[in-house]
Amino acid sequence: METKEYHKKFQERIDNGETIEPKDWMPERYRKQLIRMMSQHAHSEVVGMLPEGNWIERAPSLKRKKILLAKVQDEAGHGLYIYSAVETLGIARRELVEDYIYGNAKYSSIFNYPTLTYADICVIGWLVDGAAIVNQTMLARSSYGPYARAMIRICKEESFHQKQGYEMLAKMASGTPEQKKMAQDAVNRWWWPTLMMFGPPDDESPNNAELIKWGVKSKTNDELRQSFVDRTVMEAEAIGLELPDPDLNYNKETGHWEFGEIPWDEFWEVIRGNGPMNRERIRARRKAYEEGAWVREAAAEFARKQKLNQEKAS
Ligand code: BYC
Repeated sequence: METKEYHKKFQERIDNGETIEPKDWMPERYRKQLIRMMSQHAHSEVVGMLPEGNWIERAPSLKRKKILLAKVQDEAGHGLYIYSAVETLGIARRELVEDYIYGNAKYSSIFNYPTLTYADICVIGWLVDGAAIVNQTMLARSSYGPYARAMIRICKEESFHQKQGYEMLAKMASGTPEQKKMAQDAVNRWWWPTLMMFGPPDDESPNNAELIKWGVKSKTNDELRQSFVDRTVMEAEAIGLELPDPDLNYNKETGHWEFGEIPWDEFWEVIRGNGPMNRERIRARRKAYEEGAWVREAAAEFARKQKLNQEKAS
């Protein structure tokens, strides 16, 4: 039932900073928005395993291989927490996954770029996980309880990912001239796509206002992008790498770093499915899903038999 009175009470709860839980009344549109955004987030965590997984066998040492394996495994875990949180909104995981693999559900634009050298793995940790932390620290205060709680745990793990990426990149940047060049090249390629992760500019974001009104987001895409730039410029400087933007300029009055024009045409092309790796990523996910069908069937059968046995025993 969607009466004015229900909507008013719901908004009051949000404005009072209360958390909305699965069994609470919520507007249908709030539920739909959460399903859209959270499922996009879950798909991103899972597809995000591909660019990094590509380098597990070629990690430069056993230590780096162990770290990368753990990181990629963490991303799978993040996907699982978020899929479970979306299921509390009354939708089955199968439907979400199939809408992504065979339909039009989106996932983060960032995972449609290739990882050409090991320096890309360092930069993903530093920049991509760094951007994810800025976004997800905000989402840890989201109005929807299961999503906010999933974010708290995820942010702790992302923080480890970001630190290991930065440490590895710092080492590479202080290595041989070839290593430094490789590190700089990776930064040049990943900088602008990372800024695009925060979504389109506020005046072109159809969802921002509604998500903020309902406390799902508490900061806009542009605000989050700005805080990411502000914290990253000094980190780049500290390890002797340059960000590929001649317009970067510290504005003493605002206390923020101004930056150049983001190539938005590229962003829209990527989310329309025409980025460098879109087709390959979907193909890989489809193959994994189809080849894993027997595992899902076996697990469901095992659960069914266990339940039958429990019923017989009681
Ligand atoms: N990529 O109205 P807007 C990770 C879409 S995983 C693709 O501003 P909203 C990690 C948007 O969906 C990182 N699409 O939307 C994993 C909308 O289209 P629809 C994933 C994008 O929701 C492994 C349209 O553009 N994090 O960090 O207010 C290893 C208009 O946008 C993108 C999350 O998903 C994009 N970048 O804001 C390492 C966080 N941006 O759906 C790291 C949760 C926008 O209307 N999500 N679009 O057809 C969010 O915070 C928000 O949904 C967004 C977009 C900031 C992404």
